[in-house]
Amino acid sequence: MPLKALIFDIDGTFANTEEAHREAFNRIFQKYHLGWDWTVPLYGKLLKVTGGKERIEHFVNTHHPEKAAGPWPDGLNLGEWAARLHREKTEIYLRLMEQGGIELRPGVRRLVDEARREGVALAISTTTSRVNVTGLLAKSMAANALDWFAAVGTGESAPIKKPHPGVYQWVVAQLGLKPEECLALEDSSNGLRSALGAGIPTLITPSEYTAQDDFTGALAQVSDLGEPGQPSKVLAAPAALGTLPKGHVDLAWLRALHTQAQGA
Ligand code: XBP
Ligand code: MG
Repeated sequence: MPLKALIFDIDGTFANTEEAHREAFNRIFQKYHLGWDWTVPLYGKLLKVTGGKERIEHFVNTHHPEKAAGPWPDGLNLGEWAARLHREKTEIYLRLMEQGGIELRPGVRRLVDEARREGVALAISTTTSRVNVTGLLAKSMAANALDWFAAVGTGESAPIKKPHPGVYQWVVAQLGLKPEECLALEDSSNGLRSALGAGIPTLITPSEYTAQDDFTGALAQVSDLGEPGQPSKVLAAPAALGTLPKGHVDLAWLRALHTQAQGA
């Protein structure tokens, strides 16, 4: 079965966005004098819960359970308060992104361009909000880059977030393809479980926060997609694919990897 689509995760895979997300969460906590500080080690643990609103609720329930029942401003319950904080956090995140400082990971733009040239469909599957995806694509690729993606699955596309397979199932349905005709690119164990749950073979490019995750079941792991002159390191792969002929991940290598998955 030929490889017909590449489905990219965004946070951690397309770009190392989590430090900007963390900064945005902390700024909104400061604005409301909540006294919460999401340090790097704490955020690393909190990332096990995907979705910013869900992450805030989880944080209160586990770190400040005595406050969970409120009172919160304007008579809101915890879910509503977390949603308000998250909305404002998203505005801050978008401003941070607009100011620059979020770059695509190595090889992402190159592989997107190669897929477009070769008629391999492109899609996105993320738990973050759609505005964050459109903002990142416009800032880091091109004003019309969203149009290059045949399906854009976001936090709004499926009721339950990764590791639930819902968002990947939604994307595959939008593409009108079978899961085995696609290849997912992910950076986290939550993302991997989501893609595998939808039956999609998955390549891992671990990110700054996910290097220690469990990637059991992945087709292969590479340090990043690499660029000419900036080689990618194969961290785990089927024996025949343990080296990258060009030093970076290209469609030829991905097709070979995908073929390997069919035989597995
Ligand atoms: C990303 C997430 C998101 C981001 C923050 O996971 O879990 O919640 O951390 O974005 P994945 P939001 O890469 O697996 O999709 O605050 O917009 O949720
Ligand atoms: Mg991710």
